[in-house]
Amino acid sequence: MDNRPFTFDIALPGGIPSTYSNHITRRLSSMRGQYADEETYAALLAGGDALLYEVYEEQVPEKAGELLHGISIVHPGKVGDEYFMTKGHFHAEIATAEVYYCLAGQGVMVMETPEGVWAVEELRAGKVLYVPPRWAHRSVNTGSEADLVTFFVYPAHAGHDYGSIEKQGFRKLIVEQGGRPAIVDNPRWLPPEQR
Ligand code: PAN
Ligand code: ZN
Repeated sequence: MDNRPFTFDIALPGGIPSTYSNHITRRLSSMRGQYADEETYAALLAGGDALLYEVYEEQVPEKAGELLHGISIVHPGKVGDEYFMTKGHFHAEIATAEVYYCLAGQGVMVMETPEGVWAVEELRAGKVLYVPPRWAHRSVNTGSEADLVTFFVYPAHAGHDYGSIEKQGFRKLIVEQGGRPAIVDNPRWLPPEQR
């Protein structure tokens, strides 16, 4: 790849980039163990491997100084009362931050540090979210019909550490209660000193 400047268009209020070099799709089968209601997860999966979210990325060299960026689209839906969400990760180079800009839809970003400090921030069109270094992050679509569409940019050497989150998930879950999103404790989550 040459290193000339490049541009691309994203149709507002939130669409697929006009050009992209990498399209990642994640289905229900890749989220095994991540949803609290394991019975409903298994029943849904038996009925088909639904597409939960997609990432369109413009590839750049994965080295310090470069910035990886693209569009993440989380489709609407739930497993039991828990909304469709991304796997979530720490950056492998943990001291790297990320900026998200919400283009369309309704949702939240669930975040936490290795020490178990947590935060949940709303995502809606127009909202910029800064995820500081050391904070794991997962986007959740709390809308009932629309995609949650975000633009993201982060240091290209950051890498992804999915393993820590796969073990027990995030400290907080986002579930529908009385027709609205609510933040509840994840019963599987243990503080760092008890793991
Ligand atoms: C985003 C995420 C994207 C998909 O590009 O990778 O939203 O989420 P998962 O990687 O957790 O499946 C990002 O945060 N990159 O660092
Ligand atoms: Zn990230």
